[in-house]
Amino acid sequence: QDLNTNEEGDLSEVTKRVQGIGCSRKRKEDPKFVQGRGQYVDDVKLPGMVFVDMVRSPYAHARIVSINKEKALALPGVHAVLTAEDLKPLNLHWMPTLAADKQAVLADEKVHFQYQEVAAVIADDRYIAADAIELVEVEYEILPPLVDPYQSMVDGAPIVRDDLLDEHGEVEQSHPNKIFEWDVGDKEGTESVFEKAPVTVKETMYYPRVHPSPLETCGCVASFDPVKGNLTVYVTSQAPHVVRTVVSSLSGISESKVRVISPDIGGGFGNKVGIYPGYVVAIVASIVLGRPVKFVENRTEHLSTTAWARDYFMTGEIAADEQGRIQALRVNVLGDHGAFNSQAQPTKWPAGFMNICTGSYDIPVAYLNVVGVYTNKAPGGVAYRCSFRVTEAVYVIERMMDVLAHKLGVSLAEIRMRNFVKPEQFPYDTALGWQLDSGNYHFALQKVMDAVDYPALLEEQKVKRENGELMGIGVCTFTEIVGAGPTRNCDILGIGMFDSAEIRMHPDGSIIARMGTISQGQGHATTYAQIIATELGVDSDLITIEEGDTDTAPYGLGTYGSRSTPVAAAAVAKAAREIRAKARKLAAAMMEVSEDSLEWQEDRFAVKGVPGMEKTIKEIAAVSYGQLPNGIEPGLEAVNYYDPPNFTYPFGAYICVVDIDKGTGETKVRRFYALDDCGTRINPMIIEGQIHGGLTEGYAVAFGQELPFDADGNILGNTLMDYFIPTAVETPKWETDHTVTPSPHHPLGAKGVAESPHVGSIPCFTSAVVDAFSHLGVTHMDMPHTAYRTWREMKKLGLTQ
Ligand code: MCN
Ligand code: CUM
Repeated sequence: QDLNTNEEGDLSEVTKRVQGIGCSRKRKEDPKFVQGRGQYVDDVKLPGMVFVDMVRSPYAHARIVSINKEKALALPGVHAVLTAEDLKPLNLHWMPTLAADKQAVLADEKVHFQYQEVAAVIADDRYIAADAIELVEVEYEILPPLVDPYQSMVDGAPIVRDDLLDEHGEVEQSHPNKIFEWDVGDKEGTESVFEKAPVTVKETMYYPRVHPSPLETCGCVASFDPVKGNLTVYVTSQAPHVVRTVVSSLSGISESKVRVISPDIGGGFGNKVGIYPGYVVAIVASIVLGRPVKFVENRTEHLSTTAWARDYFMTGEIAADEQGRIQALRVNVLGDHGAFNSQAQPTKWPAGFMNICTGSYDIPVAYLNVVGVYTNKAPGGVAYRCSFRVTEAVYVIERMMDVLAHKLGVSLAEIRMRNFVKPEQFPYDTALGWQLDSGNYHFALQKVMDAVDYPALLEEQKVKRENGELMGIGVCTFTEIVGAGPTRNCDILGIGMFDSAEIRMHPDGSIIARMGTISQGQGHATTYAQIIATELGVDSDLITIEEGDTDTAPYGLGTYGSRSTPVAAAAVAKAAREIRAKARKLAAAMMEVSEDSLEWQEDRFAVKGVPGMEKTIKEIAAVSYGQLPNGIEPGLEAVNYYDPPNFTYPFGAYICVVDIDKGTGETKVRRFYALDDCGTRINPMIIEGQIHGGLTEGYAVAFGQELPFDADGNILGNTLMDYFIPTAVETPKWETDHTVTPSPHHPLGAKGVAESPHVGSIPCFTSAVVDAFSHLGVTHMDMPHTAYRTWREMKKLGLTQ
């Protein structure tokens, strides 16, 4: 098997000319961005538009005694001040979450977390609105906050969600702060293996709460037309059709009269999947006032209240034989979900795809238990290049592989080689219920080991250790699960997670195509065109890609979970092939031959064995709108709704080398080598860009980002003074590589890639930092690996004064 195919040099002349699949076509969306001509939500300015600003709670947990609006309403330019009382008659003071819970739109009787929305001011401009929120007088009765999730279920713990208690003061769950308990796998079978296993290891780790903090914060402009009864919402959304469905059901306006437009988006990273209270307030205000209403957050509001990620307390355990071959895996998780369960993820999966935690390894039996609890913190949990908890899953299994290697005294690479699923085992059914579609893990890791000269690094480390220097070599070999998903096991609010493409070829052979996904920087306008270019032989530059307008795009579930390539790109390929099938009919009629005698040659149909008898796709397009023979319907269009048969499972092998300063605890990433396999590569340059971005965000998480809370539930680190956003100065140099193992079930063999580098790099960084201390008996250190935390560890080890 040649795993290095699909190199640009191998591409055909036609592919290069039309800039099809495999070409590093330059990003078509960039000229407008680099010229500052992007059109973001905040660039939308409509006549008569007014602004919303939020009065937010300074307390994490408090009863609202009273709200006095009078002074704010007296300020010239203020149109309204809304509270939960005002939304109640419309039944909009609470809204459903995407995880089957509900969330207060404006605090109803009590506040559940610091910065929660308490009242909304609507004013002529954002400055008046900002002044007015200072004039709204809210009297609070402070309640004891629940901050530590480990205290959430003890007797006498503060109850976060009294609204869920029934009239007897009871809840379905064993404790009112418990959201769910989810277990998967064979509990008894796993236990019995652990009882007998020659080797067992156990480690507890915390994956901190982090926030993707994209360049653009969240916002919307709602515009209700009282004459037509139409509602238009411009919103920073990764899933505009889902927003339309939710807005329609909340407002009672039919979906045909609701138009949701996601204009240019300044980064999403999962943060822009959900629906936030500010959107609902803007929509209500627009309907009530009959004028456009804008809501755009500032950075602190963004970091404090919108979708964050992780906050998982995980315990991993492995049972193995003396050679380190895994016999069983057990993982226990406590998840802090904050005050409302508003994870934006497929309905059926309370802990996302955490059960992918068997990783790349052949593990006969496993058991996973996840408990999700409420605390007095902002709601969220899945965002940030995560594909629904796969980040946490990969972290726990990769950490445990290291711990096992350490216990047995074998290298981090060797322990993995001994446990990988073998190429001939695919499709491979994991112990926790997934079917890995394809992979070649041994080859990938070996390629990386050769590239960095792993044995030489180990030798260098040995010498350094003798000299008392701290050098770490981290390894991570991850398997992702992306492309949510088959509608049989993935839906959002009952809508299956298919995706879609509609392609129209015009008489001149140029094309417009629309998808149910929406780019936030991933370059869809560039790459989808390349797919159509390859399928139909039309120059990419003649193909316009449009996404994000629900009035024109077919229904799709949006862009997150690296699903655009696994799902929507498959729809693109299939729709293009439908057009090609019709073009074949036309070509046959044009040349008066049978369809069977035709052969597709990249951009034309040729009669087999008759040189020169051929019709290019451009010629066929021209005819398709004219007088057609044999009752063929005019036009060249196709729509495809693609329900994937399985997820795709991209994978990678990463090695990271760090040097740690013994004086300061500062970690320098000397080398980072990332090999990714995402099957067929559509645009190698865009893939590389995605990988650089994901690695940089991984570096940010591993070495600095966190959103901690103090004992009173005050969020710390919610400004860019405190929250680490790496610049080119801090960012290490990345080395990238790839193999190509096509997905057997995807029409193009492609897998998603965008989240892989994030998912794979974070455990690799931790692996490297811990490895620098592993000869001193250290098996785990929690992130973020800041100089201070590392220095504290060194102090504990007596390495520094
Ligand atoms: N691609 C390719 N060949 C493949 C796989 C992907 O050429 N085999 C290309 C695609 O054509 C696409 C890009 O790589 O242009 C990413 O594709 P894919 O992996 O399918 O991911 P999505 O397009 O669905 O993007 C979502 C993903 C997620 S979930 C997060 S989070 C994230 C990420 O994208 N957010 C981003 N990358 C981001 N990049 C930018 N600039 N901004 C964000 O908000
Ligand atoms: Cu979870 S971050 Mo991306 O799936 O949009």
